[in-house]
Amino acid sequence: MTIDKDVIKIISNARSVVFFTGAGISAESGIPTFRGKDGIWNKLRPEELANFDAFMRNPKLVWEWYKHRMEIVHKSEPNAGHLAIAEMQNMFDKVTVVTQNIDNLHIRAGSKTVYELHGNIERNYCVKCKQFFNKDFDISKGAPMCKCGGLIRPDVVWFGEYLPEDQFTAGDNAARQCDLFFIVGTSGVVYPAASLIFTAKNNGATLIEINIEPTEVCSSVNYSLYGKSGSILPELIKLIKDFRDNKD
Ligand code: BV8
Ligand code: ZN
Repeated sequence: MTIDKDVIKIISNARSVVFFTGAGISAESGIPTFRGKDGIWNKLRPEELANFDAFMRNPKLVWEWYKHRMEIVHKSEPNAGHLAIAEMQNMFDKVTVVTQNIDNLHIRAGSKTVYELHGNIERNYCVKCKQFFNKDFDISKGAPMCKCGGLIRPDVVWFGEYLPEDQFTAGDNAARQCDLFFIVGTSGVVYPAASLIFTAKNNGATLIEINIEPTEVCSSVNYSLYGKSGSILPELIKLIKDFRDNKD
């Protein structure tokens, strides 16, 4: 794909950059997206699984779903897109990752400033005493229980639940202060996460979308780069370096 020289110039001159990412950036690591043709929601209805009432009604079923996804995540590696974002930390004054993903791949790729708006599948906590657990539970005998008698749940944000305030506030601040906001591999339909796109726009940032197809937000962005994030992001690194080396 050819990327417009104006786009490269804007990116190369940026100072503070935010990468707002969704399930699409992990697709090339073998982790299924939510709403694509092979998306996980197509097989399962979120109402049945990704919400607290469903969990309390049938904790074992919800745990089986997360356990299955944890196995996929544990077998996955960060892909070229995650690694390129980590490498770009050394190419700008400030790089912040604000992700909707729960797969831990940005952190495993070496990104230092990562805000996880929807939690992390590697963490769990007790619904009663809120104690955190980082272990891999055996659920063959049912959902894990805490010593206090409470049910242990995955530390992910379900529908109808508030996002972790510290993560969302930090992501919001980054969106307000950046001059370049990348939207990578997200359909942009889940709120309040997707509201950060408009926060960045209203604060004067340039919005660049990287996706394999047009999305709900493409009419709001300044540029859309269509293709796989695992190809486009490494390509951007090359083009930025060329631009900066040949700048008069
Ligand atoms: C909230 C759980 C306040 C973890 C997820 C009624 C009551 C309450 C709230 C609502 C309501 N009605 C609507 C809402 C708001 C609701 C919402 O936004 N619903 C949507 C669906 C309409 N939001 C909430 O409920 C949030 N909480 O509002 O609380 C509140 C509280 C009480 C009462 C009132 C209000 C909580 C939202 C979080 C839900 N949890 N996941 C888990 O199991 O994973 S959402 C789920 O969607 C994931 O977190 C995911 O990250 C997120 C967004 O999806 P995407 O990442 O964008 O993935 P998707 O598959 O959609 O798109 C992938 C994209 O990648 C595609 O565009 C594809 O083209 C592209 N792609 C694919 N391959 C590639 C690629 N791009 C580049 N390269 C590739 N190779
Ligand atoms: Zn407990």
